[in-house]
Order: sequence, then structure tokens, then C-alpha cells
Amino acid sequence: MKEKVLKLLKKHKDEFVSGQEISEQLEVSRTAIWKYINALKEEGYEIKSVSRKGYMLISTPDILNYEEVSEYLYTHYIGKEIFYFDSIDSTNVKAKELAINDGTDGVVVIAEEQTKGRGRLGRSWVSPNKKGIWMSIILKPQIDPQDAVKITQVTAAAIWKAMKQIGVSPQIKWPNDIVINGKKVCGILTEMSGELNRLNHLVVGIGINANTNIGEFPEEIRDKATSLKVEVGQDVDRKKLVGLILNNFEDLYNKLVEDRSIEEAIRICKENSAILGKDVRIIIKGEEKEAKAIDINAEGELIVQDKSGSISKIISGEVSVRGLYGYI
Ligand code: BT5
Repeated sequence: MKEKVLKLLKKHKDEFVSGQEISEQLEVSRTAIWKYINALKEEGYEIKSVSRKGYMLISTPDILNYEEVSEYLYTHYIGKEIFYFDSIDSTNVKAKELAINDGTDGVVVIAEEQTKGRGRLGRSWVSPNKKGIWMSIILKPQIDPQDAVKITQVTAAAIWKAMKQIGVSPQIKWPNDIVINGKKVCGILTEMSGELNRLNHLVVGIGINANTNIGEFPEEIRDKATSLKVEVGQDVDRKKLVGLILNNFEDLYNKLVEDRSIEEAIRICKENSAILGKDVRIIIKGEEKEAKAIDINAEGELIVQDKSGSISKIISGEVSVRGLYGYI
């Protein structure tokens, strides 16, 4: 009911809605409305109440629950249900739990803060309260398990498009990073549950440093991490960005599951690659080799050429790519 009160106030933004009208439309008592209004105020909604005029919504808080994000959502199923947490260990862990139970295709988990945010290969992900976007999407596509890695490229392309739409021009660092001016602004963690030839579900975790100040990054990542705020010089609208990412994601993901095509996603990843044409270090299970990154093929694999001229394919997964002298 509280959500319905909020919806009504939002519909009449910048004007008063009388208690009488709310009470008639939603069939609740005036006392109940007053309670819902107070609960909303506690969540950070600024609501003006004037006797005989009613209530007016002045401003909404910077939170990423369904009520706030849905204003920007044009999807059919991605993000139509959002599990929202103030604080959680990891949205990927929660999403995997939900996926095993009844979490359906497109359910999204978002938290304002992660206390044990996860990167790949057991690494950790710094996720301070309300500074970024920490979210995971549950997917149950009818695709082969070996195609699951393509989802990371689809996600990277969707994030790239969303960032462009808010006026930022990032680069994609295969396989799972988005960078700006050579520093990491976003990481993607795709986790799969399945057997050899059957995929049960996928969880795509997205971590974006939105409004983090440089000083808020721990010392050990300060020289290689950045945020959208640092790059554009002002706070970015997290709600809008979540909406844009999910809209773009659904579009590109549908192309994968319905048409078996990731052509557009790969084109975006190639055209905006941070590493193509560069000499890189490829690190697989502790072993390092130097090569030139020359292409990303239609399967989303990185094609590299070593000094002897021989060409090989690198499959994302347990691989890290670094520049010869630093992060890129
Ligand atoms: C990643 O791993 O880049 C995947 C990050 C995915 C995070 C999201 S947040 C929502 C969802 N829930 C989770 O628990 N995780 C996902 P990887 O390529 O392994 O990079 C990890 C490395 O990036 C760390 O070892 C640090 O060096 C660095 N790092 C950690 N936190 C960072 C941050 N906030 N910004 C930039 N770099 C960071």
C-alpha cells in the first residue's frame, strides 16, 4: 500500500494531493495514509503536508529500489522484480540462492552496500554504501553452457551503451572490465550453474563505481580504479543508469537467446576495446605470456598473436589481461 501511495504522489509531482483523494482512490483510512507518509519520509522521501491541501512529493531519495528504478525501465522481464537490500554480503551470492529456489529469468538483486563483494578468482570487490551500483541479474536462458561466456560481452556492451547515454565514453577491457582513462570503473562477474551440456542458470554481477571519490578507494586500488563522478566531475544519477543498463541489456540479451546473435555486442566490444592492437600480458592460472591482442571473434573470444607470429584464441573465464607495464 505504501508503494501505491508513493505512486499516486509521483503521478502528481509538484502538486498537492488531498488526503481525501488518496483515501478514496486507494480505499484506505486517513490515519493509514498518514502512517504510510511517515514511513516514506523515514526512507528519505521529502513530502510536504499542508492541512486542507494534502501532501506533495518534493524529492525522492537516492536509493535503488524498484519504485525508484522502474521510472527508467522499459523492459519486458529484466528487472521487473527487484530484490533490494540496504546492505548484503554479495548480490551475486544472494542471486545464486534465489536462482536455485524460485528466482525467475530477469530477477535483479541490488544492494546499496556489499560487505563481501566478490571479484573473479576469489578476489574481492570494494562496494561502499550508496557510492556505486552493485547488482546481479538472474538468467535462465536456453543456451549451451559454452555460450555462457558470451553473456559477459553482452553485459559489457550494454553497460557501455548506458554510459554513453549519460555522456561518458568508456572503453571495454576484455573480458570483464569497463575502463575510463585507463582506470577501472566497472567489473562484471558472470557465474554459471550447470552440467556439461545443460545450463541451469547464470548470474551476472555488475559493479560500477558511480559516485565514489578517489579518497574513498582503498589505497591498494587507488591508482587503478576510478568512478564516473571522478571522470565527469559531478554526481551521476544512479537510478537512471541502472534503468539504462537493464534496458540495453534486455535488448542485447534477447538477440543472443532468440536469434543466437551477439554481433552487435561484439561490434561494440571491438570498436571500443581498450586492448585491441596493444601488447598485453595474458595471465592464466598464474602463468604469464606476452602477446598482441588482435581481435575478438564472433564467439567473444580474444585472438592474440605471440612474438613468433602464432595466433591463438583465449577464452574468458580464468584469465586476466594486463598491459605490459601496468593495468592496461
Ligand atoms: C571483477 O573481478 O571485476 C568483477 C567485479 C564484480 C562486482 C559485482 S558487484 C555486484 C556483484 N556482486 C558481487 O559480489 N560481485 C558482483 P576482477 O576482474 O577479479 O577484479 C577484481 C579486482 O579489481 C580486485 O582484485 C581489485 O584489484 C580491483 N577492485 C576491487 N574493487 C574495485 C572497485 N570498486 N573498483 C575498481 N577496482 C576494484
